Amino acid sequence: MTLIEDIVKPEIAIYSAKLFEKNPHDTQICHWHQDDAYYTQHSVCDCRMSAWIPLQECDEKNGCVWVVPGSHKHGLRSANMIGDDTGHCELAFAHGTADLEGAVPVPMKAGTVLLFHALTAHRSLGNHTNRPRRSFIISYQDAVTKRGNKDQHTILRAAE
Ligand SMILES: O=C(O)CCC(=O)C(=O)O
Repeated sequence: MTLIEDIVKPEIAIYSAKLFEKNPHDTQICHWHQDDAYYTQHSVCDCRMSAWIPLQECDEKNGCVWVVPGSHKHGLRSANMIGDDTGHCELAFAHGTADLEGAVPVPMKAGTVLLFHALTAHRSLGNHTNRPRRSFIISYQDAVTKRGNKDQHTILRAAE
């Protein structure tokens, strides 16, 4: 939180907190996307950051996150709905993945934290192991934001 407070300011609030599970041998993937493609539907904010925390050690075998370092500097790309409206992983970049040069997998130990901007291009692939792969994802944004153009989220509290 202290690290994020230096970036998301002047006031900081939690935008969302969620647990995400990939079951053993779950082949479902989260295609390349930016979190802001979802989040800007609900509120508009210049700087949003997520803390992605694996609850198990994760690597390419069980569906770790991949990111394109520096991709947050190039703004919001258009995205297409590719799945049903389950609220998770249904968006993918509209114009393919040709310019995702520099993409890297991010293997992590359980309980460590990956911080990334809501404009960072990222994805995760399937879990090809016998164990579940769970992640806890907390996204932070300015405490005061403009409304988005879809259903609105209620910001519960600002940080002290
Ligand atoms: O936890 C994952 O596998 C990726 C989740 C993700 O990309 C997201 O929530 O935006």
